[in-house]
Amino acid sequence: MKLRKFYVVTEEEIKEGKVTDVYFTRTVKILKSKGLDRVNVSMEISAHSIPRGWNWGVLVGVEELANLLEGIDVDCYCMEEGEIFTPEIPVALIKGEYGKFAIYETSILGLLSQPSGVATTAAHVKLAAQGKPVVNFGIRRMHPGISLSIERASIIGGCDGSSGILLEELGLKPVGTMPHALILIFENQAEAWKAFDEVLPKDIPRVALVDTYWDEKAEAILAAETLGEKLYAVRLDTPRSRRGKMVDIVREVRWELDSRGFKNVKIFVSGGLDDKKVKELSEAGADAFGVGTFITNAETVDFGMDIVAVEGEPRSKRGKLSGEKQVYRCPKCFGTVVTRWGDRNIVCKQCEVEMEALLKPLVIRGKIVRDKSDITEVRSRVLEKIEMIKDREIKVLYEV
Ligand code: PCP
Repeated sequence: MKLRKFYVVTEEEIKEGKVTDVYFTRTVKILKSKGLDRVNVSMEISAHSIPRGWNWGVLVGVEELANLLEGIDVDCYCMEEGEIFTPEIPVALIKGEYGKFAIYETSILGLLSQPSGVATTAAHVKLAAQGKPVVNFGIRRMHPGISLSIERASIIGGCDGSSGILLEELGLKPVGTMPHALILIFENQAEAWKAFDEVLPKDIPRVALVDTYWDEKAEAILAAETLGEKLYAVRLDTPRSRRGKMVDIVREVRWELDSRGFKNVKIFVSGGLDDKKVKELSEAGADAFGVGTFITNAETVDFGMDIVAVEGEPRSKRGKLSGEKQVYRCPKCFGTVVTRWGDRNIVCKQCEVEMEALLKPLVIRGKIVRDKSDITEVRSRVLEKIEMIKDREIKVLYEV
């Protein structure tokens, strides 16, 4: 029996199809015994809903999906990493002999559902921050085995940074300030802030934590007087028991710092934040946000994977439109048309521009046919798109 120090599954086990629901292994056994495991099927992946009643989601997990399907004799057409999706529209289509990929359904859905939930939540928090920086401080809330997947998804979703040091593997610098522990060990706030400044490289912003012993206002003034020009920001991570109205505390700190000539010192807020609180605090003058649980413990997207055709013939369960489908989107108004699979030139009736087919070849006969996406480029595309759609409803038309 495999002895695990941590209950995480290895890459090999995922690739071997070991992360699967038992009813899939049983189904393959039955089909094999009846000579039906080589039946060609087309399966569609779509979300039944978007977390928190939001209208749209951000798709993440496409790169890992390609890595999972690599070497399996199937074709997969999929949206780009970071693409915006709405409920019920296909985000991917997988075609092949059912017996060859049936046991992978569990992992396929897991690779898309959880990271897309994190990215979708990060995107909504980023919009609420009205362009101000949002940093993911929440990997401590999740099993470390999946921390890198969560951090990657939060960045693609729009976070300006995340705190985990493994991020360097993705070519990104981890972001962080200081923990209460640093101040408690120095006992004296000012000594801790000065030590931070003395010891750490100059390119790390000097963000002083100002809620350990005294009122945030008093500690913020002390930090400004202690580090002067070198102080980039103060962090308010006020304990729950003291969190009356954070917006008032932020306004007060802003006022007191400005009154003493520290207009350049920014206010960074963290602890118990969600999209609504971030919006309120941003309007109250906060300049940046550390968001943990709300992003990393995000509601997962309820993607489903359903047969829509058997041996090329449309066939589906109740509640599911049969037949292979393509999704076209207008680059200007984001209008979306779901139609039967096949090359078409669809022009947006509203904008009179050609619509883009979103399901593109990802894996053909088990070979990955799409280049790996650069996380920063994907993030920029996501930020552009969410800015475009933030105040509009994405219209979806179904045309045979
Ligand atoms: C934690 C840390 C993160 C916060 C909480 C994430 O603060 O600073 O910013 O909070 P959330 O999950 O509620 O969004 P502490 O637990 O005070 O830890 P530390 O002293 O190490 O900053």
